[in-house]
Amino acid sequence: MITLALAGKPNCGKSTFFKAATMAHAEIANYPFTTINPNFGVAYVRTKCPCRELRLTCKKCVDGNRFVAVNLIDVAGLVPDAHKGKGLGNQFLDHLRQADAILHIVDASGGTDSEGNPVGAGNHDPADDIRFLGFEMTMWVYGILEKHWSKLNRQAQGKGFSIQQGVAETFTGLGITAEDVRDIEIALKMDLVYAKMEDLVPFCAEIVKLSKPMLVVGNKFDEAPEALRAKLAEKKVAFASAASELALRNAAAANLIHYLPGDPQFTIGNEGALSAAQKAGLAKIASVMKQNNGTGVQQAINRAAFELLDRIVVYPVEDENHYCNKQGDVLPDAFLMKKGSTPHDLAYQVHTDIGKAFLYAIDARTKMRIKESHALKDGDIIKIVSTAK
Ligand SMILES: Nc1nc2c(ncn2[C@@H]2O[C@H](COP(=O)(O)OP(=O)(O)OP(=O)(O)O)[C@@H](O)[C@H]2O)c(=O)[nH]1
Ligand SMILES: [Mg+2]
Repeated sequence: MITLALAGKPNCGKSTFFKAATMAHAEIANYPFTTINPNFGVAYVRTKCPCRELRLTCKKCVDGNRFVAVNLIDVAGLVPDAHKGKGLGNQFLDHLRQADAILHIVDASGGTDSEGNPVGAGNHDPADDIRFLGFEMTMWVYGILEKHWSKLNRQAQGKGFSIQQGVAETFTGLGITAEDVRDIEIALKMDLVYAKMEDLVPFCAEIVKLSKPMLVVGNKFDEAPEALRAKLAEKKVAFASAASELALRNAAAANLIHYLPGDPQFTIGNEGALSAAQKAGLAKIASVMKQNNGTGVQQAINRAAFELLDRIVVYPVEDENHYCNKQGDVLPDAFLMKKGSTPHDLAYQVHTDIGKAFLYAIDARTKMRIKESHALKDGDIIKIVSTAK
């Protein structure tokens, strides 16, 4: 399962986003450092379920929409110069180690300063908050490398030691390979064997870019002045109103509205059941959604999975004629797989034993056998044939 992390300065709405996306408990308050220990939950990527196109009755989707689980982590706020001990320091960055991608939340309303103190909407430029996180993460990676550098350097003087391998092993948790290290050396025209400590900062910046792809999310869109929206839009920021999403999910859970995460709009079930305040609140949310084609929370999660992490959704089945498993459940599973994955990779994802005993695969739509090396496509429904019992 992929893991996304919410990171950014304090008080920008990370926990609100987390709560809206997972419906799990998280403390929310209008002051910095409300969250200290990270919150862990499950959010969902939304995609079209193939059942509609195939005219199947599927119990796994909602109105033809499939929600595929991803892990979501909400971490403590980080301030500029955290690596020098500012704010709560950068000890919390360790929680980002397990993330495959990062949603960098910024306060698009400009209502909080760079340390998260409330200053009133429009009084801080959120564009200034975009760059610092990458730098703090770079300095965090640099700190890790620095700890190991003299040993790595000593080992590099000996025969048969690959410094690229040594550096990759230092960053095992970040999923960096020796080839990645070599590629970065080439791109930066540097040789790690002769590198000085200061050469390592740009090197670490590349490690961060490679291992932690990032999407900037301009939260509090609902309170963002037009000028700030325009400035952030130029920087390709994805807008969101986590507070609106949270309100909608709560209203949907109470059966007051019909709303699926990611819908561009919601519908009110029974106007009579709503108080005047609820009606006014929903009207404000409806107008925010109109300007952003939805609240932006689901859209940000989808972009992280499909754009940053290049995932596709693949449906393994046991019966290719009825698109179901042995129990007759239609399209029982949906896997988020890396683009370029093969049927054999899918077999391994279903079960290691099935991967080991893989024989061939069938595309359930065409009923044709597909090659082991064939790249799967988004929405593929695949039967794996193996010798596994
Ligand atoms: N207007 C508006 N306010 C929001 C939105 N999201 C969060 N807030 C408010 O922003 C404040 C901070 O929200 P949190 O979710 O606690 O922020 P955080 O980033 O987790 O803060 P720390 O844990 O302290 O780093 C709260 O008062 C929220 O109600 C939003 O989309 N719109
Ligand atoms: Mg928080």
